[in-house]
Amino acid sequence: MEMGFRWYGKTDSIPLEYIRQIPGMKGIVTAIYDIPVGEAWPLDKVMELKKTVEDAGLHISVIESVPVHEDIKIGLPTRDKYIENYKETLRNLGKAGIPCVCYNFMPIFDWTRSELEYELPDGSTALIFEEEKIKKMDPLSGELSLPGWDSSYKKEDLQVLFDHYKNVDHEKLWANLEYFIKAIMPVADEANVKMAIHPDDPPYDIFGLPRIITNKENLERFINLYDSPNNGLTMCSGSLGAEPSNNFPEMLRYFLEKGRVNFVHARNIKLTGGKSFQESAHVSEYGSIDMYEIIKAMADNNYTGPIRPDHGRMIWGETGKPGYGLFDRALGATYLTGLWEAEQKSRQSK
Ligand SMILES: [Mn+2]
Repeated sequence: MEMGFRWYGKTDSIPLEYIRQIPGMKGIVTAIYDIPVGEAWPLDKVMELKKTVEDAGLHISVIESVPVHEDIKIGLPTRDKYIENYKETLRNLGKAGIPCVCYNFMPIFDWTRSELEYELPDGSTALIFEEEKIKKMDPLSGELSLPGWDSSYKKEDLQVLFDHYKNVDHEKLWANLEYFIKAIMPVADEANVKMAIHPDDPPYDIFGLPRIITNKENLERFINLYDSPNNGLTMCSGSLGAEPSNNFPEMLRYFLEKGRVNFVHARNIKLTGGKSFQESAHVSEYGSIDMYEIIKAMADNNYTGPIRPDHGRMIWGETGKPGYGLFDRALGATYLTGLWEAEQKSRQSK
């Protein structure tokens, strides 16, 4: 595995120079943030980003994300134009030597939480998801603002999108995903770019919108849409693990054996009953996911691809982008690097 860290570009409060000082850190997971969703990324902007990262002594291991325009997910006639742009972006990323692209296919909303600064017993704060609170939320009331919600949507725009999605059930969303995958994957293959779809977070329908990248059966259905190792997965422990019936380490092992894991997100969460959960420190004893089993599955399969600590708590008085502080993610990265070293050394001594 190769350890990486998400960096939100030059406006990120955490500079690349700090990220480089995290022991074991090699890769940067980033994106171009000032190009509107749906437009192609020009090669010169990709090269500029690459140079910025390399000048800091690191390299880009993954682009997270190249977002998929809603028209593609809804299946509107305008989707073909956006798919052409997506292909152009992949070609340019390939020319720049970017090895992997993470993306998702969640309708309208990205990751969703009920609270961003929930205080844990040790005084740190974390993002949490309380099922009952989410059920009472109405995204169309215009009063909500949460991370992952595209703040560029006005209330009226959101109503239009919700109206479109009234005609999109799970099977329609699958059909639209298949259309997209069959269009872009030959280009990704030619450009030598590994695609890594991120599971839905949390992995079940939310606000009446369908979600399909949710469990082992659906991940299997996904990889079967197009037969190429470049048509792969981001195995995100915190997203898939939020569904109590998902056994994340077992799923990870299964898809590693199939050669379809192109990126790993490591985050621990503590299931707190029903579909509620709290994000926790990475160390296994604080959450519901056995992080050692994750590292062991990767070691057993000689996984050489990228991994990054996913969200972290806010600790030591740090403030900043919820889930994306420096300190707890750095602790998570070094903990995972330690587990990996132990696994490697125990194999050498056998
Ligand atoms: Mn993730």
